[in-house]
Amino acid sequence: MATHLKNLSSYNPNEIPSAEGMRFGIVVSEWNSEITNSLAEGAIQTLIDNGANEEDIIVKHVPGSFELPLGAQFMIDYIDIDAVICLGCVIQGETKHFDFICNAVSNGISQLGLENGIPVIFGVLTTDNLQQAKERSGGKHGNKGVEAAFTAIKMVNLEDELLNESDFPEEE
Ligand code: DLZ
Repeated sequence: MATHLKNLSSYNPNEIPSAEGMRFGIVVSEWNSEITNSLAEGAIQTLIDNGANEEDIIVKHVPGSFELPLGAQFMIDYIDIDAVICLGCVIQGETKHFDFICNAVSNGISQLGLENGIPVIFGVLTTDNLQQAKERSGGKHGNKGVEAAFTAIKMVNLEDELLNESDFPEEE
């Protein structure tokens, strides 16, 4: 894996299920695009490294992190996907924007997953400054986009496992 995509979280790549045949939507916020593009690069490369086809990864952009939940909802509504990864970067400023945006995005994303029964992954950096964001998007603290991709794969695999183990017939 390229150094700028390195991930220092506790994921063991050998324990990640194959993503072959899985379809992913990735919604990327344009705000702080230097950071969010790096997150997207990490997420896409991780999905491909773990067996996903490039054509099965659909990437769309939204203006800011606040728009991530609706962007993800559009993806769920209009595209045949197994999981959505939301990538954004909110940097603490002098205004109350930070709290409003972080609360709205985290609540919106968790609600979407529960309401739609599909993994919607929170890959949003919420940092005090740009330096911290850089360190978490391919710097010394890894790449949150990589972690988000691993989480998406694991959640899709979990559903597959439970479907296979369950006695219930699969929905048409
Ligand atoms: C307005 C705003 C501010 C101040 N900061 C950020 C930020 O750090 N990260 C981010 O993703 N978006 C920010 N935004 C934009 C909002 O997410 C949103 O796009 C606008 O409020 C319009 O709804």
